[in-house]
Amino acid sequence: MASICILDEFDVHKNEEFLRIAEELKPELHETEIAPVSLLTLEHNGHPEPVVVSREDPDTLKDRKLKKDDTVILDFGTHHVGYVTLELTSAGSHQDAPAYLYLKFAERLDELTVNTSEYNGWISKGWIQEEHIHVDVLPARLELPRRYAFRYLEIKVLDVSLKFSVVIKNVSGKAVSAVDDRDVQFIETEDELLKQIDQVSARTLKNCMQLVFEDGPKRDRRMWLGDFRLQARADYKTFRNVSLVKRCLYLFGGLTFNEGKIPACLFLEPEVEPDDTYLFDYALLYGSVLLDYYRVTGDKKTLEDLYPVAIRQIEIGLTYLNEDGIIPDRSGEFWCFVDWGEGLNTQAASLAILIYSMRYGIRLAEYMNDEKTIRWLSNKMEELKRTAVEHFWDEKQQLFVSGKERQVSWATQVWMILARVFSKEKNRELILHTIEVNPRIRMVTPYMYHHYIDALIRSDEKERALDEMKRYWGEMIHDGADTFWEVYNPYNKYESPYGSVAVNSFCHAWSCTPTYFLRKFYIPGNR
Ligand code: RAM
Repeated sequence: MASICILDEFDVHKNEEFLRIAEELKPELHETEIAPVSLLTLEHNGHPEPVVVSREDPDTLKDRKLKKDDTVILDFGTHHVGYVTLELTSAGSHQDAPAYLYLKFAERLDELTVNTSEYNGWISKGWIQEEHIHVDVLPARLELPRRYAFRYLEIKVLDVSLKFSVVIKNVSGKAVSAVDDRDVQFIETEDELLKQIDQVSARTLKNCMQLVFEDGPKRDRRMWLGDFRLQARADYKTFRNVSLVKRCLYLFGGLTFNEGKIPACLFLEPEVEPDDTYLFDYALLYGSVLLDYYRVTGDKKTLEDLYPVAIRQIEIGLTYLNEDGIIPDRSGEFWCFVDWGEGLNTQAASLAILIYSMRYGIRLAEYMNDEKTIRWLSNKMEELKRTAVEHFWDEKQQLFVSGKERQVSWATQVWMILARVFSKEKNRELILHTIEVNPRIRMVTPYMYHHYIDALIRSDEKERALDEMKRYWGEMIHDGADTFWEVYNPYNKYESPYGSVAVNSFCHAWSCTPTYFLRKFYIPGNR
């Protein structure tokens, strides 16, 4: 676990005008009725991956008189984000004790087999979507107040009495999202797997699009800047809800702290507030979100409002350079994210991301006709590219290294390629060499895989990028994904940055970008 960086000082600056603009853009959520499509019987015999042994019509539920320890598992057909209502009644003698129920909502079937009382992860157990409910009087209509992210619902009767049973007369729900399925057309291709990848990507994005671009509707249910950047890219190619992107840009721009830093994430309730977490890379990438937005919309007013915030992130980033012109190594801290890989050294990647963000800064400055900033950033960027090679390029290995231990990781190579420290041809050699060497410090999140695919495409390895996309995201589909996951390490399918997969998110924003790649680079005619 990376140690969480708690700031000594946290002085929030709210830009009321920006926050007012964001508030005006708050979306009305679309509501869609949902209902279970089948009742499942599972077998798992202690194995983490249960097997569905039978499916029944959910209408048969109302005929069951449930006693202590009886369990039903409902399948809602695919992943949804929304609210659920249970209509309950009793059978037998008068209800002479509370009906005591246990409910568990799961994004994947595997979550149902996790014994949550044994949870020992380092983030809150509160993220596990389970409830213990007493119903004193039956019949009852139980409108559950929480919003859940789920496909499956397990209902277990913890207890009734010897004289009565519980009957579940009906289960209904409403799914919510800022966008509608009708807003998107899926890609047309003969390749079934690509079609599925596209649909699952779009569903992932849709389910994360709520009042802001959430990172995961199960967890953390807030907006992280790094995730938002990728969601916005996927949104332009699918739902095209550019006003939600604009709203989120203004929220981040309107909630800075200390010397003008953008927070790594922000909260909406009880009122909008930045988190007291600074992530070096996320803050720097704000300029890239702004540039993408401006290129898609041509919205000059937003560019003019938020340009100073974006440039400020680069100025702040540059203050971290030490006397050698590199970023000191803070890999033990949650300070520069890059990826969740165990033991990943982020020092070289942090410099690469700074360089990358400067290129975006230059483009922004060009649109703003800000000659002074163009000159300053261009000179500095070239200087940093040279420093990056001097400090981190290992001529013998033909790879970039990072940190005192000279660690070789996939992430470092990918970010150096995206920073364009070398020419395109040399970048191509580098990515091919990386694939051949297959460094032990691998990529574990779709977030990092996104950047790997991007690096392949930018190095003229488009076909290979497509194969890799099919391999990685396709494998998640083979493993049963209705929406793409927060973490997926094909070499360790039970990997979790939190000490337990029970709190991993299985509908996670940063994993939705195949739909962006497919439409931008492969399937002509799709936005
Ligand atoms: C986790 C979430 C989020 C990500 C941060 C860095 O809490 O997965 O999506 O952006 O880490």
